[in-house]
Amino acid sequence: MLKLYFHPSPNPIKVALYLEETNTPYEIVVTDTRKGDQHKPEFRLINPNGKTPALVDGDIQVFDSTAIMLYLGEKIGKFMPPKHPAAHAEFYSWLMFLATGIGPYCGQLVHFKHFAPEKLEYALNRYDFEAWRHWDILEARLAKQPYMLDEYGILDMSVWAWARMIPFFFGTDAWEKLPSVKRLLDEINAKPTAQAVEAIKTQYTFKMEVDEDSRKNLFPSNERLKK
Ligand SMILES: N[C@@H](CCC(=O)N[C@@H](CS)C(=O)NCC(=O)O)C(=O)O
Repeated sequence: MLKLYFHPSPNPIKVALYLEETNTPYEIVVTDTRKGDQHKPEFRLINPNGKTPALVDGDIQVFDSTAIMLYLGEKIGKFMPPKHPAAHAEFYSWLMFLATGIGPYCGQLVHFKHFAPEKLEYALNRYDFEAWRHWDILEARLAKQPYMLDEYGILDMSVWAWARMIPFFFGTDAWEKLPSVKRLLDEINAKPTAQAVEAIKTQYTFKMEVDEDSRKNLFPSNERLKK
């Protein structure tokens, strides 16, 4: 059975949704990043980058959520675009927009807004601006069409995983500016598959608090600032 190295955060969650949507049996391997599981030598053999998610499929190992989605999409053959170059050009463009834009900019915004020891106006302004710029682009796309491509697929699952966090990024009034993103989020939230993914965090034990030890595990760069 597939093993999904999982923490209930956006990148692992999109992979879990794909597995649920395709009815693929999988086993959750709790990888609690607040407890430092991502730094364990046995996990680094699977993901040298020390982040969740990672996937083990028999003797095959894949790390990085986008690589895993592509691996599963090609293997299982569902929720992928039609097999012709124009459809793939569109698919890859938006896949990379999500992987290299939405993910990193929202991640840094969360860091500087909620976790950095100092509120740095420069960093907050830059990441809030860039995160909004990316979401505005998604909003424009989803205002024109129900899904990121012609049919519901991998890209929408990735949008869902990040859109769940929008109130944490920008506050709840952000939805006024992102009604089409909200429409897609609500549609996917209503699916039993998405609800099964949300339930994972209640079926396994994950550390909830971000204490000194969690900060050490999540932000090892802070250690260099200590004299
Ligand atoms: N590009 C990677 C990013 C993975 C990533 O940042 N994962 C977060 C959870 S969403 C994580 O494991 N954070 C713990 C840490 O940075 O130590 C992917 O898409 O899988």
